[in-house]
Amino acid sequence: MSATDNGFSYAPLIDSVLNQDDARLLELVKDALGKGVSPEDIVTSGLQPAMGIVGEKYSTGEFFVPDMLLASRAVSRALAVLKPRLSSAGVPSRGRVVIGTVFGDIHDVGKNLVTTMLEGTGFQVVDLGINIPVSGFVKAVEEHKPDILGMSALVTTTMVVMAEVIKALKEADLRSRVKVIVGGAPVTKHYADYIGADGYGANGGDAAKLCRELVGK
Ligand code: B12
Repeated sequence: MSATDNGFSYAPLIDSVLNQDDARLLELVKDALGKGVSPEDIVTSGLQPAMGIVGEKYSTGEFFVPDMLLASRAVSRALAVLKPRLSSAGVPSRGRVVIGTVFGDIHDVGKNLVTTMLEGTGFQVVDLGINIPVSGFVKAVEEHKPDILGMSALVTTTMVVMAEVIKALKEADLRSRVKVIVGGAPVTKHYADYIGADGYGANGGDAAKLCRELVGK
């Protein structure tokens, strides 16, 4: 498992997610911060890969739904500790992003990681939460006038909602006012192009890079 220049190994941190041990994970996150590991690295080299392994273990039948839930909860708690350290206080805002998980889908760990990374890059993020219907996204674009709308889907059957939102934005004459980006495990660049989104991001780091490109900053 990878180790940083100052000798920090991510293995115990990843193990604590797999063991669904919130207290140990928080201890290790604080330890990493104390050793000078950046919050971005903790997210991209620790928390993201750990949840990837959780996913694999669920697929192979080693983990069950409660395991996924508890591992997600541990990661969410760690993110709450990292968030204030990632947020670039004093840096002028790069723009506003509205983000949410689409209707029928309650997965939010990935969306939350993306939100954390975007905030850390200097974007102001309005997080709508999970299970957001088409009308909820359209209303939020009207209300918050974001530069970018981000949609997350983890269940294959809910991906279609992304296309419905883009269609509804066109019908409401809002499509030209907002860039649309999509992501989530089953989503691909090909699908993003197919539904007429402006971009696809495979992970939190990608999402931050993509948003910077889209707003030209
Ligand atoms: C944790 C988990 C859960 C937890 C969710 C907890 C939570 N608060 O989110 C719980 C237990 C609640 C759950 C429930 C269910 N789950 Co589930 N779950 C997972 C699991 C194991 C991991 C998801 C995760 O957190 N990944 C880690 C994060 C970091 O990765 P990520 O979400 O992909 O996000 C990254 C990128 O995709 C990207 N990204 C994500 N969103 C966005 C958005 C934008 C704009 C951008 C740019 C990028 C981006 O950046 C993120 C950070 O790197 C996946 C397996 C997997 N391999 O994905 C199954 C999985 C998604 N679940 C699945 C299923 C079937 C279910 C249930 C139906 C199970 C059931 N029988 O009840 C329910 C569905 C409920 C619903 N309607 O949504 C299936 C979906 C199958 C399919 N093809 O559709 C999967 C793939 C498991 C499997 N192999 O079968 N689940």
